[in-house]
Amino acid sequence: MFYDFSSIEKKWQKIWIDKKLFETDINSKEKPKFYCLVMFPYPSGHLHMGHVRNYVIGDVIAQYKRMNGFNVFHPIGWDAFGLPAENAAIKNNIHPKKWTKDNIDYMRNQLKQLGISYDWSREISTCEPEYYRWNQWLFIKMFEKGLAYKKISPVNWCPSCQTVLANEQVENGMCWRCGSSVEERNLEQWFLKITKYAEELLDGHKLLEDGWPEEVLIMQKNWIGKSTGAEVDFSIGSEKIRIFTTRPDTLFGATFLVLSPEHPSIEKFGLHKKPEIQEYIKNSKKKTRNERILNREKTGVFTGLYAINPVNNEKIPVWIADYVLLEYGTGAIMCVPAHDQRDWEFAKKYNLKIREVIKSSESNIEKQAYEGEGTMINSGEFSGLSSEKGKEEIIKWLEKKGLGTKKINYRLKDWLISRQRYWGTPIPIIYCEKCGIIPVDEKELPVLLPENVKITGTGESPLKSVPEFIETKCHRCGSSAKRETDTMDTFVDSSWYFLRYCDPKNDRLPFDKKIVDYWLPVDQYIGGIEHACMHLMYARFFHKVLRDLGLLNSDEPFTRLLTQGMVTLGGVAMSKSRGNIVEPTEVIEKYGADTIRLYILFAAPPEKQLEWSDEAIEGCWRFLNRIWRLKEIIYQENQKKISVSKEEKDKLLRKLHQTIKKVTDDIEKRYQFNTAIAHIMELVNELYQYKSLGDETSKSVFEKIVVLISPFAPHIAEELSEKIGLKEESIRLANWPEFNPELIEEPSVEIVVQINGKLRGKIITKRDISEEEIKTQVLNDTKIKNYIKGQIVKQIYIPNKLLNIVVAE
Ligand code: ANZ
Ligand code: ZN
Repeated sequence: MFYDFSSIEKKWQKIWIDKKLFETDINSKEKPKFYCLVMFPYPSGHLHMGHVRNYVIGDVIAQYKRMNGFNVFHPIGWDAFGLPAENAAIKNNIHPKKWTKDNIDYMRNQLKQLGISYDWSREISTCEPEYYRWNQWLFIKMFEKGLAYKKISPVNWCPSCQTVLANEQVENGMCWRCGSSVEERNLEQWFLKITKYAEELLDGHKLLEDGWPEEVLIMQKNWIGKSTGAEVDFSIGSEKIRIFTTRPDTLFGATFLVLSPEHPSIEKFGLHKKPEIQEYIKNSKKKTRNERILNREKTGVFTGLYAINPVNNEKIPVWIADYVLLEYGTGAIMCVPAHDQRDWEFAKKYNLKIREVIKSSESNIEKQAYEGEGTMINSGEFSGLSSEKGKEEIIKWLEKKGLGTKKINYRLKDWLISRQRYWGTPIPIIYCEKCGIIPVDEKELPVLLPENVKITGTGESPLKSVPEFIETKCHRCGSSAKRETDTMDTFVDSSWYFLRYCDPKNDRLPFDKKIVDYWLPVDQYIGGIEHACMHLMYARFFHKVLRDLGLLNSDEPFTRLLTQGMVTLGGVAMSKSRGNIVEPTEVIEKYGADTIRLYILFAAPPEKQLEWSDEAIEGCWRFLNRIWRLKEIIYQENQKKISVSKEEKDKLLRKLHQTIKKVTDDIEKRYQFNTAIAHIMELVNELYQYKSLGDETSKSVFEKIVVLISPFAPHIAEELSEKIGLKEESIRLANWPEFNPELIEEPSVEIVVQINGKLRGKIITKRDISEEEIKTQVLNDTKIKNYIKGQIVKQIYIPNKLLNIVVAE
């Protein structure tokens, strides 16, 4: 006989919603607040197992906090703009809006089937004008502050998605969405000035060290890529070439200079007219950025020019080479082949001078560059200094002479947000014949996304083909004007959605400051690690901008972050292309939501990979049935009474309180739900062993089991709670059980110690300790020790009663 999960789950899901059980009183300050946030889903069609894992973990945390007296806010919404809707439109001839809304309806239903405790009254969807008008409003505020700007620059172009990508969206030269090889194009595009916040984004890590996975902070740190060094001017005649270096201490070792093929000085000196240089520049244009960075074989061309090294007035040759990129630093470098491996390879290939200027016992510059620290040599008045000290001293010297300055560079680039696609937020800009580029009047927002648009996927912004959209009048001067036809990167939508949840219906502002200042920062954020350098960086950036616009007060949006591990099958991530997907709905139909929830939490700690196993899910299903049967046994009428000793009862209660403690600790410390569930399983086993099922003790233990299991398997817990008459109207309003520290202690026992059969002493100790432990205690007992004169040959132990040690005499 199995319990009827299907009707039980439907019954309680309806009751929870009817009673508005999870709708948060956002203005109540009676209890401490807890904002539990999960990364909102993209409505792709249906939930995958990764979503289920994310949302089940979030739900348990929310429920656990609710039971511990917090006013919990646990909202959900839809990251509803994006490319797949457009691709579906092209493929299936369905409007992106319809496709998206249908998917949302289906997936909302799936979330409800999982019994997740969301506050559905605050649901948002980013493709609604009520939401995206605030994207536009914020864009205008940023434009006014100079934080949104337009420029021509080489950008990453995905030939398959037919749109540009931000740097964060290119992984190893490939599109993050479709994996195609990314090309470079020169386009005029909109950018957000995230670089202005580079230092603060790094510095903010101090606030996150305790609550975020170290791995994510390291990824962000590397992405921001701060380097400290100097800019130094080398002169060529009356012209100056400025270079960036992180090693000013090696300045005396600079034996040549390299310009990137795009460097403006090339034209200035007329070098582009030389055929071999022309040829070289043409060839390097064919390479991707990635090829240029990784290229093993260094290539270059001599310019015929010489520059003067400012520290020693040495004349050094100037080369052009494509391992130097224009966008980084100044696009020109001084080359120190003795101490930079790329320069070393270049010098070897073209037979250029190599001069050692940093000495260390590890260096061997015949074989390769020495890139580490050491003592400065061949460096004039600076010789003898440590390289560390030398950096400072050389910078000071350069600054005094006006030849250079200290300089900090970041790898981080401004965030490119223009997309040549339809299904996104229109960028609220008009191009007026007279006034030029101006933002749309705030009063005219939202700039609605027109619905009647031909989506072709050709790479032209689809809005370009909608004259009613493009043609407009300038609100300043009345002249005719044209609208911007690009839409925003959808990562703009997700950069502040968690603020909108706090005040989703506000039609005067994106959100009310007072409400957001109470609820932010988010106490716990849960989502995938794939967002470490995209969403999580953008959201932090937005938060700081919003703060500087006076819209909120906190510095960081998320206090704690949990990145859940992947769900795998056969050792690899579940994915459509691999065909190793387990559909959540099928599992729910077979075993119920409680089983899939319990399984997902039990199979692995949240941050670790979870390998799907049909057998293990069977095990969880059987476990829930075991709990169900315990109720049938304990609460059956006309139960035959078997009396048990007080010791037996105490033993069961002790196990209960130990379990409460362990489960609480596991959840509190690191959300170790897997071990928490294992402890509850042990308690259930112990209860089954209890001889007097049906007595008050067994009932009191069972009641607690129902409460303990409720965050993990809420439906069965509700049903059992109703059946056994627990007092709360819903188990989800119950208090988390407390343990009694006195009941946890194992009672002590008196163990008689004999040496060769003679009583020599007694040891008072904890119950059920091992033979090894008791032996150690005996050997440490000063009195008994004296009786052990020879070699121990044997010992006999009767647990909790007697230890007889046989000694050779
Ligand atoms: C001289 C030198 C000597 C350098 C030495 C290194 C070691 P990070 O740490 O990434 O900031 N560099 C500067 N601009 C460049 C560009 N646009 N393209 C390619 N390389 C560039 O690296 C900074 C170092 O990378 C700089 O310090 C420069 O080489 C090179 F023993 O200058 B170094
Ligand atoms: Zn105008």
